[in-house]
Amino acid sequence: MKGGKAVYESLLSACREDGALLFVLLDPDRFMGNAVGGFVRAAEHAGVDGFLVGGSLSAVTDMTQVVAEVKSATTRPVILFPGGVHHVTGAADAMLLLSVLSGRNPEFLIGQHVVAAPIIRRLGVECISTAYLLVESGRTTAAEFMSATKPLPRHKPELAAAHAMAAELLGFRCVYLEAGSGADEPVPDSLVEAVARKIEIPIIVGGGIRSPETAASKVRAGASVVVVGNYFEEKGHEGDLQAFSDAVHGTQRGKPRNDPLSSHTAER
Ligand code: 1GP
Repeated sequence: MKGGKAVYESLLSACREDGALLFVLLDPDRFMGNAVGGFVRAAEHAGVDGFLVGGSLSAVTDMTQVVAEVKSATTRPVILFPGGVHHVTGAADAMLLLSVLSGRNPEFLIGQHVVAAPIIRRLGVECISTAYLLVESGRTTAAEFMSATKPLPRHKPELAAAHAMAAELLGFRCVYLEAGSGADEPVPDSLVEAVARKIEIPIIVGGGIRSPETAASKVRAGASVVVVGNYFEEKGHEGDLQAFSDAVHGTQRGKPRNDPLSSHTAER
């Protein structure tokens, strides 16, 4: 169903109760020209639930072709993860319509979206409105630099929780807690927990996740979707797909006590 909620609904039902999903991020700048089809097939075989395609810096000129190439190798949803309006394509099963809600740069809060909206409508691609919250993770990441925004401090989970609550109240359909691709440190479990305690919409966690144990700890903290990109781009890591998949699918998603009335329950 084009333009509807098919992908979002299927993801919701796949991670209902206490489950979680594993997505692999494919950055076209890195995988183009390589054997992406073989990797995607191996990932699906290992149980990966979906693929994000894109990135904040991606200089690819024909996203339609890139997405088509990924789609031809999998039956799992292929979801656009755009770095800007130039990445919008109708070839994807859905797209994350990202608003950098952690920042105060109007261009990435609403500017790009206004330019993209008529194109998205014309293409009829399903949009999953996503509050994109960048979290401080060590060295400056591409997402931070390209969005010209300050990330949320990693040791202030109550601040991240307040942003996530605002996102839910504004009608966003999920929250993406992003350390940034290749981040030194992933989003801390305590911050994921603080956010999960305050909202009902799904939480996606990505950036700097390099082991099945870390992926599982994000699920225990409350992530509905874990995203891994860089790790699988490194030589020899494809063989770990199954271990990541088992870790994410075999871990019970934590549901910290929801306490929407208190804004001071998160640790400092
Ligand atoms: C980046 O969250 C994704 O947007 C994945 O990050 O590449 O560090 O796994 P990595």
